[in-house]
Formats: sequence, C-alpha cells, structure tokens
Amino acid sequence: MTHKILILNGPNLNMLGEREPEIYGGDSLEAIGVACQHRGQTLGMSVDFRQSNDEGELVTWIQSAAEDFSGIVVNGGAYSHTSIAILDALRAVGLPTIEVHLSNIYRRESYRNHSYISQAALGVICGLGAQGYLLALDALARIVEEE
Ligand code: CA2
Repeated sequence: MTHKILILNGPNLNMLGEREPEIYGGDSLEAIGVACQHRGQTLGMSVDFRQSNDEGELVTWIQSAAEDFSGIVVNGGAYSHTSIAILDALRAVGLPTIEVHLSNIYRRESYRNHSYISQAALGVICGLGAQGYLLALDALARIVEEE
C-alpha cells in the first residue's frame, strides 16, 4: 500500500518568496510543494500539499485526513501560536504528525516561541527553511513503515 501524506500550510505562507526572504528563504510555496512531491516519490509515498488562510478550513482538512492519510506534516504559520482548534483536530485524528517551521521560532519574537500544535506533534523541525519539509517526510516515511 502506498502511504499518503497530507502537508498543510497555514496563513500567509502563499506569499513565500515574495517578501522577507531573509527570514523565510527565497523559495515560493509552489516550489516547496514540488520538492515535497519529488521527495515523496523517492520515499514511495504520495504527497497532498495544501495551503489555507482559513483556520476552519485547516481544521476540516485535518478532520477528514483519518480516512485517507497515514501522516501529517503541518506548518500552521501564525495559527501555530494561537489555535487550540487546530491542536484539538490533530489530537482527535491521532495521525503521526510532524510540525515544521521555516524560521527558528525560538530566535524570534516571544509570541512566536510557543506553539500549541507542538503538543500534538511527534517531532518539530524549525529554522532549516524548506529543507525542514523534506526532513519531516523522511521521518514520517520511517514512522509509518514501523507502524
Ligand atoms: O517560520 C515559519 O514557518 C512560520 O510558521 C511562518 C509564519 C509565522 O507566523 C510563524 O511564526 C513561523 C508566517 C508565514 C508568513 O509568510 C510570509 C511570507 C512572505 C511574506 C510575508 C509573510
């Protein structure tokens, strides 16, 4: 069976590559998505890469994930620091989840130093730019194989 991985991106990540490359890197979200598709193929997994600026849509996607997906990679953007709703959805679904942030949220403003989502994540990768998504897929490939 081919494992399917859902990659979720939260608000404003659609603007990647256009502004603040010194913080988030120069890659567009589309380019990160293509790199994730390629890594997924190498790992024998299929990748569904999505972005939404809407907290409710992210919650709905997470709720629906249990039926189709083996694991989740999530960059919740600013909702990471505010959203108990996304945390609750991830906990309810219970799929192996890796949290990713492009920037090192612990070297930034204090309001970015805490993520609710981390409480539902098996692991957290931050500060490594787009490479963090690929590392998260590597980790999930091993985790879902071992399950
Ligand atoms: O480092 C990350 O990946 C973040 O999740 C990115 C979020 C930020 O709120 C989190 O604290 C850390 C913001 C994404 C906004 O991306 C932009 C890209 C270009 C221009 C403006 C915003």
